[in-house]
Amino acid sequence: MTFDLSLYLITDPAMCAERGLVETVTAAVRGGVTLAQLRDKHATDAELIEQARALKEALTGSGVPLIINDRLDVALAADADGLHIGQTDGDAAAARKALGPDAILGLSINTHEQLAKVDTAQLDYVGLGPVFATSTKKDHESPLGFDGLAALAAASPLPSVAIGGLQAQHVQAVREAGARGVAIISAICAAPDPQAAAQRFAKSLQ
Ligand code: 3NM
Repeated sequence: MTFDLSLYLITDPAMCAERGLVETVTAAVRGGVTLAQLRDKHATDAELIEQARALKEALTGSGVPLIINDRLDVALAADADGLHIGQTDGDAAAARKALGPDAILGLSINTHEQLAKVDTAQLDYVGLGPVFATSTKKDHESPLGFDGLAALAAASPLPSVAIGGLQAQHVQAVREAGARGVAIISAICAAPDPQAAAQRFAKSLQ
């Protein structure tokens, strides 16, 4: 399936709670988000499947694919468009086998050692991060900065999206570092107006 990494929204359950998950994502999509990921490390599979189905329905016709973080069973049950896995979330080959050739499959990368092991036959993109320290992910790896991001992006055999502490003002530096786009949680989900926040990113990406 074709996908556009330029403005990749990732959801956070607490940050989306007040407005609602579907409302937050659809507002952000109106603002220009190109890819959406459902991420909740604590929800049960059943809860996530329900949320994924609601999001998928809400995204119908938008052209924005829905990716599930980490939970292969949820991606399968909700017929999501793809899966994003971390270094400890299991094996890309098994995920690809279960999801089929059309699914979008991504992997988080923080080091050159991890990048060297990327299975390009199974994966479609890599997430490079964190660029900056971020309170959104408590146990994140050491920040790359733009120089570290550029080194990983240059070495990556797959298109990459940068993540971690990014704001609209960082978009240009991220693109100059060689990543295709930005993956964002707090700067959109926790914004007073997620549509306007996404629009600011989209404008910087033009
Ligand atoms: N993964 P925010 S950083 C989910 O480095 C996630 O792999 C990261 O949230 C990684 O845009 C991160 O609010 C959190 O900083 C990104």
